[in-house]
Amino acid sequence: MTRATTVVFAVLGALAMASCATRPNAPTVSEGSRRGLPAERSNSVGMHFALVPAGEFTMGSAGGQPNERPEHRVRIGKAFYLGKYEVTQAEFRQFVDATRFKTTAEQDGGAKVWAAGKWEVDETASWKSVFVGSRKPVVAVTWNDAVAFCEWLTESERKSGALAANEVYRLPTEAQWEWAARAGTTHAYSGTADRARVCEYGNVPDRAADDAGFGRSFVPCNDSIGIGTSEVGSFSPNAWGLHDMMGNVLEWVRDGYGGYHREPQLDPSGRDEADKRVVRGGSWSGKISGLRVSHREGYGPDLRGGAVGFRIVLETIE
Ligand SMILES: [Ca+2]
Repeated sequence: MTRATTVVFAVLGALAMASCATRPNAPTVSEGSRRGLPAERSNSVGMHFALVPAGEFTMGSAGGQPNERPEHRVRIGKAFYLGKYEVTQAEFRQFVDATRFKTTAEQDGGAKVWAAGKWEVDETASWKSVFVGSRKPVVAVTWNDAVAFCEWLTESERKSGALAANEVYRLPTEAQWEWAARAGTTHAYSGTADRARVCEYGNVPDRAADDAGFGRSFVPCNDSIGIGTSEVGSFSPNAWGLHDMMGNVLEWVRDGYGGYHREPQLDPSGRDEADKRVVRGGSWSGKISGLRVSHREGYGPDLRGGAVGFRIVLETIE
């Protein structure tokens, strides 16, 4: 290769990099990571999971709250399965029936419920009493309760042979959650870029909530659910077949709450030790800004309330 040819290739290479740099936020999906894996799985308690591919995306939002910045590139190194729905009361009940598990709310002072126009602690409230319905998401559970559910399910399915020794149920990492909520797009909301259409994709604080006396309608549409949760899967899924990633209930994720870093990261899992755990996805309550895919909040791991639940991941470990 002559010196002149080398220079030409160097220039072409620089041009190619410059053209990639014109869309620095574009997600890239590693389609090959899905090959050979079933698109869906189900399990012993009747849960359904969708396969989420590996890939790379820009996490956070330059225009969002301070805790959503700085934006940074994140690579999800391998495909995983994520619950298509939030964990339901019927599913959680199987855990409780098998183990006689008592949630934090049952052991220690109840949970926060929406009553008479505001959130307040009801000392008798628990997952058994708040927005009851077998197909509704379990609420009034703490991060610790959610982790206990994952540990029981993993152990019980390994024992029965339903789960391989290198497979585990746990809460998704915050990065897995945001990657799955975005589903290969750069939309502000899971399922749509248009705030006037969020009611097609989830139970949000909308006109129906306003009509029911919630008193703070922040979303310019009507999802027909007023105060409280809806049955899981009542709204359209996002592009990867995941329902209710926006609205219905806030979802606990695995990570300790902390700040973001600018450097690109591979499979970040946040801090293990932290005073707070991250919740994602907004809920039927709250504000429209909380429905965005990049929105994040840190709650004490013992917080329990009528707008907080979880979904789980099924993944392989080394
Ligand atoms: Ca609603």
